[in-house]
Amino acid sequence: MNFIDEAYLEIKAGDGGSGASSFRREKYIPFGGPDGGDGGKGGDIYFKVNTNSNTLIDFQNKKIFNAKNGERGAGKNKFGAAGEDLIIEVPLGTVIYDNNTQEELIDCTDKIGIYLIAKGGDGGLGNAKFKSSTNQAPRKFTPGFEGEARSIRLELKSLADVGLVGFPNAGKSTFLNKVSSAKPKIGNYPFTTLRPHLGTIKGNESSYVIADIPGLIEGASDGAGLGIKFLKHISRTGLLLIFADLFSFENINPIKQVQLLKNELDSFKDDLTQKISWIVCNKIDLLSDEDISQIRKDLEKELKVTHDEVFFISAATGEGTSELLKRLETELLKDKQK
Ligand SMILES: Nc1nc2c(ncn2[C@@H]2O[C@H](COP(=O)(O)OP(=O)(O)OP(=O)(O)O)[C@@H](O)[C@H]2O)c(=O)[nH]1
Ligand SMILES: [Mg+2]
Repeated sequence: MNFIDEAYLEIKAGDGGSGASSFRREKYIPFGGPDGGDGGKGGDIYFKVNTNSNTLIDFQNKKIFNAKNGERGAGKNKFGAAGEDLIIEVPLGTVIYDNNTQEELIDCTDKIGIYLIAKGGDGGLGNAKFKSSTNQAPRKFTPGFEGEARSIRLELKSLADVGLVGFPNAGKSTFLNKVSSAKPKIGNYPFTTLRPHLGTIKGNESSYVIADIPGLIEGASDGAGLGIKFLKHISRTGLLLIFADLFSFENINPIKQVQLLKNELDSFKDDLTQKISWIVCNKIDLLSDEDISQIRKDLEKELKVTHDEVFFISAATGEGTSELLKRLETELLKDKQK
């Protein structure tokens, strides 16, 4: 699997070059003054967003990054060259933490973002800088300063407006396939989806992004199934669609499914239950209209949700999906206007 959403790196900016200690030596000038130049500055380290990447896999093998050191100063007042900066590319939505303090340094949410993370050391001073009225021939120079070193943790949290959660097989990927150009795999077995997939929806006035993540099962927060680690990819969304499977293989009724899913969401560190969440009952093509209205009634009563927080759709045939998409767009636009 090529999807990696966490990585640990050791980075070190370049050290400054040392200053030089040198004296002018030219014909006819027996006692030339000090002419040692300063050392060059060490290279900085930047993180830059690469919108074409959506995985941290590149950091699995390469974990140590050093920017170039500055060069030493030299005689004839020659300054050392600065060390080249190092630019490390990361996917949009990567959060950069200091792995020693766990402090969040940067949240890379800007498509054209470039962020300085470790500063190169300044170059040292050559002896020319130490000449004074009382010391015409100083030998003194200073070494360069060390570049900043940091242990870094990277965490990729996808940028999406809407997140899909549900038991495996509920039809989340079928839905995303139907309504967007994303093509996550669909399978009639659990855990078809093994990584998040993002799909862009072009609404009437705006476009927005839906994230499909691997299915959750009871006990996911204790590691059952694929666990809940993928929930970080919906932690930035404004709205969750909780998928309930009306034709569940395990015969878990939709109300129970939603309750179980909410429990799992509850145990995630970011407060996902605070988000607006709507219930999407999928696979209505397999049920009669009478069954559907009965389920709706029970669900609204048991879960204490209003009529407009529950949708009945068929991801396979598309029935009910345009109404849902319309409501999503309106809700997201409302959110943006706040
Ligand atoms: N009849 C019917 N079948 C559906 C519908 N939606 C999905 N399915 C079927 O249900 C199965 C699971 O669909 P997926 O979209 O892979 O389900 P998922 O929720 O993404 O599953 P995971 O990736 O395992 O979490 C597939 O066999 C789909 O064809 C629907 O509306 N009606
Ligand atoms: Mg899926």
